[in-house]
Amino acid sequence: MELGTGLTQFLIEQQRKYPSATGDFTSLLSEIATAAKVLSREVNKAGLIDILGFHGKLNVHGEAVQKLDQFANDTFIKVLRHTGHLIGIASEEMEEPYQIPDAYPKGKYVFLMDPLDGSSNIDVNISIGSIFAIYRRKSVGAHATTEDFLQKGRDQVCAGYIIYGSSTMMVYTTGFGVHGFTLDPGIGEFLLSHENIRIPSRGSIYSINEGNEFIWGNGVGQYIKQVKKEGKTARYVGSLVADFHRNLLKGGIFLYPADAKNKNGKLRLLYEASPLAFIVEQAQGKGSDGRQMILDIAPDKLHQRVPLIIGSKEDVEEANGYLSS
Ligand code: AHM
Ligand code: MG
Repeated sequence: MELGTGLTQFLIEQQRKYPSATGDFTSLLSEIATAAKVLSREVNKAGLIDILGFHGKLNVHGEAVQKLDQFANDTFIKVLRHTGHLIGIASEEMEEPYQIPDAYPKGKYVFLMDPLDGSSNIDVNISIGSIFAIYRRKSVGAHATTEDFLQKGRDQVCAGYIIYGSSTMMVYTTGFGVHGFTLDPGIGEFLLSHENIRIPSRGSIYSINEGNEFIWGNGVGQYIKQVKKEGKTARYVGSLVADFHRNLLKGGIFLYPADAKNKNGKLRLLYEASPLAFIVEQAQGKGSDGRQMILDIAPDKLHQRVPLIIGSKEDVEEANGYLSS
């Protein structure tokens, strides 16, 4: 499709291509885009916090203002709960899932999110992001149950992320390729900028927190030595979405392995690893925990952590060789 096509038009055209499509995602993704625009605006104002007294203090109107990650969480809930497509929402920011209240029509999907990832980077003006996943519910009752959320990544019907960077971008897949849209702030619309993204099968970038070298688990150190010999270059933002996005477009590997401090890795399976693994596989890349594919892991806890090795296919396969030995 022509670059510059608006997100809504793109979604409608995609929907026409697949006669079985119900239009649920057209409406859900449009609402996700609305939340993204609100958050993009707020993230851009973050530098004014101290001047205007935001976040936990009183703002100029004398109202208490929330922290940005809490604000992001509530914004997604507010824009998504009325759509009629969801039965529940789980979030890295909430201990328990949010049930769609009886006041709203209920739907057949659950939504999982990390509403604002890398939030420690907000104060220093570095890119941050939101990550989301959508699954079909399994239960049939009036409320979402735990089993609706604890599904294998392979069963996702949609996943995506928004990066609030030098520009704001939304990248998503519904299982038919990965597409990227850049927010044109002048007109407030997401415009098609990256159609059918494919990650190179090998990259020249590796991304890992090398400060953890002395606590890394088996094989990680040897693998990193190897990539240095190969002449790969190190890039690590410390914002998962930013590191992932760069490697998706340029080719590369991101690792957050298990270590002595984080026995199961640091990142969350349901809110971070699974959606990004679904996206990367759609873009011909791979995501693993060092042994098995992220998408094949059956979760047993909502906030479960997992080691994450993700990016260019051949790089991830090579890393797995070291990590599983
Ligand atoms: P958060 O969910 O608390 O924001 O933490 C997740 C972030 C990721 O964005 C990033 O990849 C990782 O933590 C960085 O961790 P570290 O600072 O240990 O390298
Ligand atoms: Mg996070």
